[in-house]
Amino acid sequence: MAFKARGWRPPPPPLLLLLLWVTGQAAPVAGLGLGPDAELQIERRFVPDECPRTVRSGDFVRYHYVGTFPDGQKFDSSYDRDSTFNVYVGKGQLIVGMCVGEKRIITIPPFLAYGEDGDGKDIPGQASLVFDVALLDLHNPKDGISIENKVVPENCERRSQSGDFLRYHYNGTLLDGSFFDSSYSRNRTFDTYIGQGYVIPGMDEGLLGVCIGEKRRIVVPPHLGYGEEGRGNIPGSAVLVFDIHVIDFHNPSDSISITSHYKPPDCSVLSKKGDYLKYHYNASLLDGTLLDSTWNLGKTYNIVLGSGQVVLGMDMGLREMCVGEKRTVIIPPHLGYGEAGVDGEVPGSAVLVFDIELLELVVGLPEGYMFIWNDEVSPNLFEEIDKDGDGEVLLKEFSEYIHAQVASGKGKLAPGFDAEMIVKNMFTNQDRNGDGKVTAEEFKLKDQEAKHDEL
Ligand SMILES: *[C@@H]1O[C@H](CO)[C@@H](O)[C@H](O)[C@H]1NC(C)=O
Ligand SMILES: *[C@@H]1O[C@H](CO)[C@@H](O)[C@H](O)[C@H]1NC(C)=O
Ligand SMILES: *[C@@H]1O[C@H](CO)[C@@H](O)[C@H](O)[C@H]1NC(C)=O
Ligand SMILES: [Ca+2]
Ligand SMILES: [Ca+2]
Repeated sequence: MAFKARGWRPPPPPLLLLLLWVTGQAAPVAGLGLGPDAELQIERRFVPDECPRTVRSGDFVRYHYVGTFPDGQKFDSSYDRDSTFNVYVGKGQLIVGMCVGEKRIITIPPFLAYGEDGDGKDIPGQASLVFDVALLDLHNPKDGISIENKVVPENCERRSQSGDFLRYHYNGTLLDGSFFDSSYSRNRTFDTYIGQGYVIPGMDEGLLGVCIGEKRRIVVPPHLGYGEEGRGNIPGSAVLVFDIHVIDFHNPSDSISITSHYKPPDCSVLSKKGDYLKYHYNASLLDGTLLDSTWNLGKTYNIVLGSGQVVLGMDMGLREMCVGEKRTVIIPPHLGYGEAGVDGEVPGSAVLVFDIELLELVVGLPEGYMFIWNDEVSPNLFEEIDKDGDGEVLLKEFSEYIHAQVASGKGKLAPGFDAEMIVKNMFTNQDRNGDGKVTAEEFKLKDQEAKHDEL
């Protein structure tokens, strides 16, 4: 045996496993005599049910071992050093054929180990060595990522591309099943641009081509993960297993999307800027989580379209809608609540889904007008407003007059605003010197300036 040649210095114990060759998968049949003539023995103490891959020459492995003498006395253990033994595997070595999770007891007779003399320190002469080996991790430097266990929703209209912004949950484990990190423990998704180098290369690639709602497992070899150094509680040279669940993604160039589900037979009066709308909505996330609903509140949400009362995406999504129509509006965060979201209500960077039903529409005034005449304006306007004929119009007179015009259908106030505020603003505009009265002179001056929201 070559190892017995004079001058051969035995390697340190863990390397023995790599320097010795397996002659076949089956363990030698020799008994446990463990005398000088004992043979190499391999006992597969535990083989996991799932073994997608076994160790081959050229792989890189991480394993734990305990080295004992046949009487059970320990001479070495990687557990004691709290770090795995990490090494490239050569051809035919003792751990070739092992699965991740497998445990082997490998008994090495003295003539294949330290022989008659021992190592002069811990290992006496003629000692058989028993290694209890557990394989934790395995990859090949040529590996790319692998994607497994895909669960893709039936409706998948779009797949993620480089440059999209993705929000996902993940559980991160090592190949041996030990947990290193999870987004769930932080109660919030992990959010990132993809394909742009913001995350480890393996994830950057593994997150491409996903659907909203998809689940997949992304297995990342260390050279596409945290390398030989590792990071935090991720050991060096570790293969990473990410089980992810995609909550949503969008592209910063996305606009809103509108899907109409129902339109009444007469759908000719369409909402536009300035109209006063009463609608119901359910707001949810793309994973179906309900955020808010007007049905729960028992009353409609009412706004003047185009007046900045709702987020831009909602304002866009409510346009050209008729009473009775039902639609779904999907709003990307830059047209919704942005990166910040709304504390405790809307997660940051979330894509929102609004299911909307328009219940009422009051046609608004032309842009910029708060009051308009439906008919011709009376030529004796000032005299009509100045009811008591004292040459001065007070707010009370003015207000009563405007309301009377509205009531008789001769004039119209912009819907959705506080009527008293509009009237007061109109009055203040006429009262040039601010003395609380409008004179015929002030009224005329104002009249000559082509003011559009006024008389
Ligand atoms: C996450 O939410 C759960 C349940 O609401 C709560 O018990 C836990 O403390 C939260 N964890 C963090 C890190 O906020
Ligand atoms: C992560 O682990 C938790 C707890 O085991 C589980 O409920 C959840 O579905 C897992 N998520 C993914 C994406 O696998
Ligand atoms: C909103 O949700 C309620 C309760 O789940 C449902 O009855 C209603 O039809 C939904 N409305 C829309 C517009 O989807
Ligand atoms: Ca008067
Ligand atoms: Ca005045």
